[in-house]
Amino acid sequence: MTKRALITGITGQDGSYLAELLLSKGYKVYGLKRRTSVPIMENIQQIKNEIEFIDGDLQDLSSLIRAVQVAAPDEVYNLAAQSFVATSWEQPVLTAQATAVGVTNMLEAVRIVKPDARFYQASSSEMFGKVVETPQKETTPFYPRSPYGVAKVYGHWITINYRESFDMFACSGILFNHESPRRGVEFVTRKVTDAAARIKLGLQNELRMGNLDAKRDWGFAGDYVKAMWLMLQQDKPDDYVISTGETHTVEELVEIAFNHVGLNWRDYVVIDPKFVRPAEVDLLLGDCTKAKEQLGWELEVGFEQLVKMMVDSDMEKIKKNG
Ligand code: NDP
Ligand code: GDR
Repeated sequence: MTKRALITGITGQDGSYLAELLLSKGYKVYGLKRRTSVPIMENIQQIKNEIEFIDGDLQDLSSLIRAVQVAAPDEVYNLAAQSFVATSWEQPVLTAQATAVGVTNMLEAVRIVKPDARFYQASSSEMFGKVVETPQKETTPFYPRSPYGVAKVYGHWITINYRESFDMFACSGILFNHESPRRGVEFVTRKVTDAAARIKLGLQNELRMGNLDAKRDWGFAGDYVKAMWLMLQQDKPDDYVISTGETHTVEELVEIAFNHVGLNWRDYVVIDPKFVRPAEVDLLLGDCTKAKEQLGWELEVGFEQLVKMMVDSDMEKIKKNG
């Protein structure tokens, strides 16, 4: 029997890698997509003909009910969210509606239409925020530091609550930062790799940055979507931290990217208070022992390899398209 999956956030970074993974496993893939004035298909251009798209929005429960009716999924991956932390201070109400209440909407649609579907919620290391222990694991208490982090804590707990209240197979993956050539250019890794490539090609003069001291546990998105799938293949639903177990500063990221194109970052980087956040998450470092032991999940791409892959991809893209 062909398995059926519904992915929300299919046009985003993770949605595109997950769709590729599920298609390669023979799934019928349905993607929830917002109507936009022009299509946002960059990440899924190569597979768009293999996906069944359903128009909908996490803020519109009726559209989610219809999506679950149409897809009749065995597995639902709830990846859609207002996912940019900096924007969550500018649009805190929208962030709450999409990233927090949107999870309840999706869970309700599944509970009403197809309660036996397995459900994955995209939880985040941002929930650890001002960390109370290092490294962070499944039992580490949350201390979110942004409207986004607060919204994700709600999404996390409502997923657990539906599992406990309605006996649904609902899992949360607490994923640490994961990046790729498909990352939005506003996120720090892609902003840096894109700028290194543009400066090298003479198309940009400087790179304006915020806090270079922040530390993140950065992995490759292609590795992380495999963990999402594995979580839904277990006998019992549970929550798992997914991380690399290494942490690096933003400055190290900048240095590797600029070195890779033969430039000294100190000649180009300017600190701009505009990119400094009202409250910062200073240090993230995950312990994913549980995922390794119980899911058999393994990481393939390391930090330096990831940054170089992104710079190379940006060089190629810019040479081709400008
Ligand atoms: P992206 O920002 O790349 O993608 C977000 C997706 O959500 C897009 O497809 C976007 O659609 C969609 N979306 C946003 N709002 C709505 C809405 N109201 N209704 C329907 N769709 C909506 O995020 P990532 O792929 O990086 O992340 C996937 C998920 O994982 C997110 O929930 C994120 O918060 C979470 N996460 C990400 C981590 C990371 O490091 N990448 C780490 C931990 C958690 P559109 O294209 O129309 O804007
Ligand atoms: P983050 O990712 O907030 O960790 O959330 P982001 O790449 O935006 O920031 C990482 C760190 O870099 C610092 N920083 C800058 N960030 C950006 N975007 N732009 C800058 O110019 C800049 N200068 C310094 C930030 O202050 C921060 O410390 C990501 C998202 O994918 C979330 O959806 C996800 O949940 C978490 O990762 C885990």
